[in-house]
Amino acid sequence: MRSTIVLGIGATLLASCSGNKQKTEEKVAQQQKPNVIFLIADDIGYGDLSCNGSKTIHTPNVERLAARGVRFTDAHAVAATSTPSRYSLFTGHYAWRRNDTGIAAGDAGMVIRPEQPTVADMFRECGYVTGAIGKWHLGLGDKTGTQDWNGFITPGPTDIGFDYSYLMAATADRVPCVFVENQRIVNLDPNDPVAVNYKEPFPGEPLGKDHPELLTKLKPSPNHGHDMAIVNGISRIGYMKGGKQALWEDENIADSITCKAVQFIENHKDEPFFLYVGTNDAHVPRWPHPRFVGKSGMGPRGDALLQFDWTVGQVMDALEKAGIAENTLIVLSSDNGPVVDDGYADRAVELLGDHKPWGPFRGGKYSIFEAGTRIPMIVSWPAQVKPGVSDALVSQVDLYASMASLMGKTLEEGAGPDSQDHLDAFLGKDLKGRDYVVEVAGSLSVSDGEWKYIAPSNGAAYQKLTNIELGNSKEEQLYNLKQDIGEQNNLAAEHPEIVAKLKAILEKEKAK
Ligand code: NG6
Ligand code: CA
Repeated sequence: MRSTIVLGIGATLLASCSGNKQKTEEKVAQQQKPNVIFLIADDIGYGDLSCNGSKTIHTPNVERLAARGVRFTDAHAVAATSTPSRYSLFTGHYAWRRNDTGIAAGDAGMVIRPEQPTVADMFRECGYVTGAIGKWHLGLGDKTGTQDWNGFITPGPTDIGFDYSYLMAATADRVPCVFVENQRIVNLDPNDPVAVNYKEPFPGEPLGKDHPELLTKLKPSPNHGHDMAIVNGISRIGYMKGGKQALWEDENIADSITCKAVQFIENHKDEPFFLYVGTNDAHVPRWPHPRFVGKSGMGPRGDALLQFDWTVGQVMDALEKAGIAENTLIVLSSDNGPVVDDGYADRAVELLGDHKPWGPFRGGKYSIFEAGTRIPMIVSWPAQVKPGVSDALVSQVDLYASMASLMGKTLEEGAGPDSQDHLDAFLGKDLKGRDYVVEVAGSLSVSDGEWKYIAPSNGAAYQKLTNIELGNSKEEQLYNLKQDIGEQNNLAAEHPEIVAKLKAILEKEKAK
């Protein structure tokens, strides 16, 4: 009973994907194909949203989305930082299987190789128009430091399934501070070319560390290192020169991303589309638009959360206006857990008050404890999904295979090797989800929803800069998440049999 509708849709879509059915059948399928939007926040924690119980921040648009969708309490990103997390989301391949999926520099080559199949490729094969807008952080071009920033940057998103792209190459705290549309820098004056270097500064270009008087917007926090190129009164990681006309203004980043997302929706309202929107909020440097400044009472970090909420509202409104809200499936989530001071003196720590970005969980961004990877998730699809709350164990790595299943497609050999079809869980029909999730942040962990094992490692237990417990330990760790959600009591010594069981799962996964 529970999956009748879904299977029905899958079968219809299969007809359209296979491409050799009769016209009438195709037309019916065409009408039923849902649009799909992945709306991925940056560094927004479970406790940063009022739909997840926070009383210290009010995010009404996310609440509106949650009220019409399934809100997950046990949803996971694969990693506790952006690059590996997004890598796994798009490829269905565990980032920890490769040693080059760590936080990408602003001049990193594309981490997903053109020959790798992605969820965007899959949608494209099904006749969808595909777009990627906003935070990317998966590298562009072939090799680190070799991009032609002033020409067509290749390979790029079009090689991994995206017809359209409008991206920040990395993060707002990394150069180059420009938007790249369809693999070309937006507003570039050919007489003022962009140069990027992560090894050495450009002679004559002032650096944040030497010129604090030029830092009119934000100053870096001591020892974090965001004190190199100065762009718009904020110093960044890496060196950059030129491109004056193309530089973004930090207060307009959310507007630019949102506007492009709304435009994409308007342009493609009459054909099925897949849209990835990565917001810059609430990553550092946090410098929201003046209309949000002072509105949260928590300084720029809280204001950036309100700005994120606004983006969510704009996307929902655009769908309504286009008349396609009913048949659009939105996955709202975050790339990793929250961080308070991540490199700029924005008073996030001082103004936090009683707000708990990490919710009931231990750790935060960068951490193998739950707050690193247990992220907010809402799946809404008014035409098909009954609103509710689900405690199913779900992971972003499964979105690829699950979306393929929605399309009635089986992944081809080698595609999304770690991605499992949990469409029923994402649609709120199966309340169990995965048997276990595997995650990485320094150490590897495996959890079956009740028990979580963290493998021993030599990583630091604590990160002083961000005041985050990273969770690494030379000892084995075992927590009972049902009784001890805050991961306070290591029960490894008491339950060697559970340690052995989870360890065996991890070893099996590693051997794949
Ligand atoms: C870290 C940066 C941090 C942030 C992070 C990436 C330092 C000390 N810290 O290396 O500010 O940019 O990388 O964040 O350099 S992520 O969410 O995109 O993964
Ligand atoms: Ca992030």
